[in-house]
Amino acid sequence: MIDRRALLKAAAIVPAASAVSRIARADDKPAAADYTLRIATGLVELAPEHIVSTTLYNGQFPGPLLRFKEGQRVAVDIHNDTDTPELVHFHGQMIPSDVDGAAEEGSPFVPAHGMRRLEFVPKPAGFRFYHTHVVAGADLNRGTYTGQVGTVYIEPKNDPGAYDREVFLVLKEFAPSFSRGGDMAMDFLAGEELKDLKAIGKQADDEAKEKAKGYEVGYELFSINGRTLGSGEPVRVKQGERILFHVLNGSAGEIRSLALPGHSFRVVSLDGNPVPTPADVPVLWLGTAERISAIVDMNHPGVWVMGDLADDDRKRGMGIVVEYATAKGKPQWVKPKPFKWDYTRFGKAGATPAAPDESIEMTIVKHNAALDGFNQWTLNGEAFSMDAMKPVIKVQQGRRYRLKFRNASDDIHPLHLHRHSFELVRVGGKPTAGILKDVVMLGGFQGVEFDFVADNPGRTLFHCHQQLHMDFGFMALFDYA
Ligand SMILES: [Cu+2]
Repeated sequence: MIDRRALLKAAAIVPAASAVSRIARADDKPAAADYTLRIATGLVELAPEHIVSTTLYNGQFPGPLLRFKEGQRVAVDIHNDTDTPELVHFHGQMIPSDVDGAAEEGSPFVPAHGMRRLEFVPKPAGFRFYHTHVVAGADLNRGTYTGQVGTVYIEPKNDPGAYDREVFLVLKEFAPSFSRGGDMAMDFLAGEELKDLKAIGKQADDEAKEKAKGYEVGYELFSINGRTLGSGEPVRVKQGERILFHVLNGSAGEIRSLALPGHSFRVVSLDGNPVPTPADVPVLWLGTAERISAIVDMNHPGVWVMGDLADDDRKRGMGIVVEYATAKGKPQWVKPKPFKWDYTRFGKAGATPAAPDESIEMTIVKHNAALDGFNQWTLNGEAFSMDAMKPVIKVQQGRRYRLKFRNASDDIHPLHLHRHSFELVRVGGKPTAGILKDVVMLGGFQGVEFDFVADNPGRTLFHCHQQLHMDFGFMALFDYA
């Protein structure tokens, strides 16, 4: 929890410090980095009886909150104390390919037992994050199955700030293992299923009839800010306070929900970008890597469980206690009424996005257990090859592209485009405009369309943000002509 006034005071000191570092650079001495991240194995005490060993940033989970100022150049030193090369991806920023942290785009690895300095100009303002971007494949000790996740906040040049305090929440599972079939929520997304997509999905299933369903990943332990429900410090609030929660789904592949009994969330930003129509909702739903910033008016005194709707996951830790100053007693959970998550409610009413210069359709198919027991994913019939690393789509600078995704599988895919924001155009059959994101959930047998403007030259990766899907084909590389 961060006191906003203290932060603003600290921010005021920054220009003086950076002036000093510029002088140091002129003397040919390496300037001190603004931040240092050290990747190493460490312990996370999720609860006194649940201590896990995993790879961490700076020995902590989540990694340190990195505060940047929009447009002000930063240097981040990455030290890799592990035995394998690593990559730190700055998710949601419009930065060059070599510092974005994706091997497919040409970013160099941080060598094992080596270091690399990344320098870039952070943008755009808002709630971003950073995480490892290496392939995990069948190794659940690699990639986003580890604890390599941290938050980034890029201070805008002007902040209207209709809130008293900010609280960052990172939702994350630990102790992963392989399973057959999952129990992930599937029915919470608004929108309609398409018959032709179901037919394509059925055909793929029939072709793989003799095979069992592919591996899925399940988890034993669940946490918010690295603590299981009830093990960490509660969020202590006062009646009448307005708290801006910055929620990150830092999972390797799970979809998460969050509710606070007796309260509603006024969603003001999605993936760090202010929405055209802030709206009150009883439940937040976040696909892997999605962020939601929402204001809660603290007007219902008590001791509450702010937690995931999935009972099993909440009981195994996915929640945090919210405690009013005057209240006492055991934390209370009340299951919210059924609620459909519909991105379009935050869109600009009556508006239409600009017309695209070009449209590209992509149909996604799941091939059950096609790769040594793992499902393989194809986009327009092709699985991404890590050996060829071939760009499939050439874009031209300045042009606006409309990507039309068709999901012929029953899974929900959090689609992510690197180094660009996109504008949602159509979600589950419903048109919308004005919502800028970098991850969007594509529902089972549904369609989603978004536009992006090719305004950041360099190789650009598109993929499903589920580690298990991206590692087994669900990626495509774009390049500028
Ligand atoms: Cu996926």
